[in-house]
Amino acid sequence: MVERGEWRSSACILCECNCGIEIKVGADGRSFDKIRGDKLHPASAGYTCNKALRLDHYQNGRSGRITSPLRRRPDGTFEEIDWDTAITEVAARLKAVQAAHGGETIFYYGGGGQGNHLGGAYSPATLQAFGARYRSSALAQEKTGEFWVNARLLGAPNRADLEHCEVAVFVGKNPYQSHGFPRARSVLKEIGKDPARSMIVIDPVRTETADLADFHLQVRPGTDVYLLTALAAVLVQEELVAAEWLAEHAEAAGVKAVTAVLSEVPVGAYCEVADVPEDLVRAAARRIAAAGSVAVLEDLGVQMNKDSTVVSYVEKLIWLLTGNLGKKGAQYVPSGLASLGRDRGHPAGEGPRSPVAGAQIISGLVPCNVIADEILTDHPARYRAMLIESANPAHSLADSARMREALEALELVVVVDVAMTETARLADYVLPAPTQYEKFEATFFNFDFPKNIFHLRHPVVAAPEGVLPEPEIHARLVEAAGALGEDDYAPLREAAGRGRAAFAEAFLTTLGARPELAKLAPVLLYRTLGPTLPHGAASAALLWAAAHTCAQRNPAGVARAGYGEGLEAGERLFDAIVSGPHGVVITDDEQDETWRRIGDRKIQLDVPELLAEIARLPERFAARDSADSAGSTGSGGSTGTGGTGGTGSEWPYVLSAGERRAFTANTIIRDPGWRRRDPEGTLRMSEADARLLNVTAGDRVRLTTRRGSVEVAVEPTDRMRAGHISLPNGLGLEVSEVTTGIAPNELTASEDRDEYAGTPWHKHVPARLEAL
Ligand SMILES: Nc1nc2c(c(=O)[nH]1)N[C@H]1C(S)=C(S)[C@@H](COP(=O)(O)OP(=O)(O)OC[C@H]3O[C@@H](n4cnc5c(=O)[nH]c(N)nc54)[C@H](O)[C@@H]3O)O[C@H]1N2
Ligand SMILES: Nc1nc2c(c(=O)[nH]1)N[C@H]1C(S)=C(S)[C@@H](COP(=O)(O)OP(=O)(O)OC[C@H]3O[C@@H](n4cnc5c(=O)[nH]c(N)nc54)[C@H](O)[C@@H]3O)O[C@H]1N2
Ligand code: SF4
Ligand SMILES: [Mo]
Repeated sequence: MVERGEWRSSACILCECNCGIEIKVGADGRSFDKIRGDKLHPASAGYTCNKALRLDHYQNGRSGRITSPLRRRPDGTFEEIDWDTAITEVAARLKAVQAAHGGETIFYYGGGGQGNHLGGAYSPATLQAFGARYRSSALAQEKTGEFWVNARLLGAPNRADLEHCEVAVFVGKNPYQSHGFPRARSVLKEIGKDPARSMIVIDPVRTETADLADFHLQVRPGTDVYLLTALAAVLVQEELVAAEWLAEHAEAAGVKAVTAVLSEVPVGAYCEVADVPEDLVRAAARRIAAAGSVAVLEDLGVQMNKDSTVVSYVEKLIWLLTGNLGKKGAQYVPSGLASLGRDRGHPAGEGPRSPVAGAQIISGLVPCNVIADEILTDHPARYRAMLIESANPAHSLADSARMREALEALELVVVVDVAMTETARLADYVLPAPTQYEKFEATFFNFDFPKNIFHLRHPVVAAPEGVLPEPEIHARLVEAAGALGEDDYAPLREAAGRGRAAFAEAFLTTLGARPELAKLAPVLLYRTLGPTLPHGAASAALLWAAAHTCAQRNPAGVARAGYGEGLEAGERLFDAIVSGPHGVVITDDEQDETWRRIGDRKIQLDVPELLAEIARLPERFAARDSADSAGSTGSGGSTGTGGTGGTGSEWPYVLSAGERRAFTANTIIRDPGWRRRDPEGTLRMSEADARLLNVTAGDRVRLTTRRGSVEVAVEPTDRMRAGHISLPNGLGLEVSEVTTGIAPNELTASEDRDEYAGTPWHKHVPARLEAL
């Protein structure tokens, strides 16, 4: 650890923004006495939300911290073991699974939460050492549908320039609470008060974001596909599309196919299904078309909902039809140190599949919702072992009961975590890591534009005895598997001793001669270049290769950020990353970088599988019209939606299981004491429904879904639509034998998932309520 005055710079780890913070560590060398925003952080510039100030509860709270490797005894209790025993036994048991069933039956899950990807970046070496092939992470229960659509449309991922846009559109996204872009609350307020700019929010809840919006399309839950199709259709039918722009940038046949389908859409009828006034939808469409720039951000409200992949597609058609790509304030293709979530866009039905369920693998990730299916079967290719790193799938994946059963059915479960989580309790071995403030750490959620930022955080407090950083755990497992050893390291170490240029040459020569080492490269770098890095930043070794790749792929942006050109640019970028405690600008792009990253490829508006879904909507509409009184707007049961409803139906409510609130942060902070408000996580419902049930704030109800039944206190609010109820995410954690709040996935079902991406319908769980 380096001493950098009494305030030490780091970042908040509670959401993907990773705002820069400064921490004042107490005299005991452990407690976080004060936390403030870091003004020198190039993205957040001093901004934080309310949550960062509570990070002491992550570092020092009542969390069930583990500081010794643990081995499960036959009776289910755990005993402490030393690291040599842990590594030797875990490696031997993984080898045994590999020998008996093939390495591809070892499944890897996780690799980083909201603040930590550096350790997980070493996992490909471990997978390679044991012959493992399949993996997944939370991205495969939220973003994979969107990744796939982006790949099909553009061949590239993209993000929204909300800071500079004239019109911001949020679809199933509440950035006031969940952020998702730098300084979100400030940016929302800026847009809200600027008469020249507008905000459009599509959300069944009148969220804090909707409060600031000019247009709130308070959609009936689960009907976004109708609403967005109507919105896109208005653009076509009122001739509001950017025809010239499309002629230049998009394949003509695709434009024609999409236009043909959208011209047939019965806008009024679809607005009625979505229960949003047609005038409002038309006004929103006209505002989008008239704007100099539009930035659109979709998130879980639609990504964990019915038709999620189709909805992602129509959402993107809206900004593409109006020419909102590759200009200031619109969508852009970001640079990056690592490519997180890029997909190749195989047509549905082609491309890689999971071995048992045959589910489409997108961006290299098996859909989270099929993992239990891949295990709970006698199929010979079923997964037999799981290595879980920095994730809590027994809590965060659909259908926790079934997920627990799946974990119990495996021959071996190994968990790398800082705390005794719901998942760790089911493991055979638990390997403890330092917290994110006790080691070098970073994320790959770096998507800013025109200046993109990377922040390698230095440790701010010392780690306890008995924990090992993830890169060290991966290195030891790889070595115990016999995949790498001193003979491989010696020549590279010698070269590293002669300097970075000599190392680069030796490294490239070695990989050229032994291409089988490529996937082991992270550990190779960690053991050879790592020890030569300043401040003890061995874990950053893999960023050396990433920096060079970034400089090669984005030469202009890296040069403009001040690192020069050629091989030296990669070295300078890497040095800046390792020594800049506040985060550094890695690329400074010009607008046309978006076009360069897309290449000479034209935009393909026609994704045939998805366009066919839009074309089929009228049939679905006709079918649903008779099935569940699509037009009704009354309270309580009569708004039960998405094929569940109708008064007197068995499941009259739609439960959104896992809403982001002021004091939720996935399961990163386990100490319930961090919540200043809403400590138990209430069930929010409309005032009309509360009257029907005859309950008031704090009364308890029984909430039942097909998968589970719980008791929970209610919070009636005028922010909710009748028939829609919502529970927060991240609650229901057990610490010191006390469970606080409801774990949402005790109520969700793994078969409720998207047809294309396999992503869950967590925001649309049919439910019923009884007052207690
Ligand atoms: N405070 C806080 N912030 C976080 C996190 C956290 O745990 N707590 N987690 C982080 C993570 S991992 C993620 S992925 C992001 C997620 O960020 P968001 O996606 O913004 O979070 P949610 O609150 O889950 O869902 C967003 C909205 O979807 C709406 N919604 C529900 N049903 C529907 C529907 O049928 N249609 C539409 N259009 N909207 C619907 C909800 O009312 C809600 O306002 O947040 C990140 N930020
Ligand atoms: N029903 C429902 N389910 C959901 C959601 C929802 O909205 N509704 N949201 C989903 C979404 S979007 C997401 S992103 C997932 C999140 O769920 P997960 O991907 O499971 O991740 P987290 O809850 O963030 O848990 C992170 C884990 O990392 C551990 N940890 C913290 N720091 C470190 C460290 O330095 N090293 C290691 N090794 N471990 C560390 C924490 O103790 C915790 O166990 O949940 C998903 N589940
Ligand atoms: S939780 Fe708040 S302070 Fe922390 S990274 Fe996200 S926006 Fe920043
Ligand atoms: Mo997430």
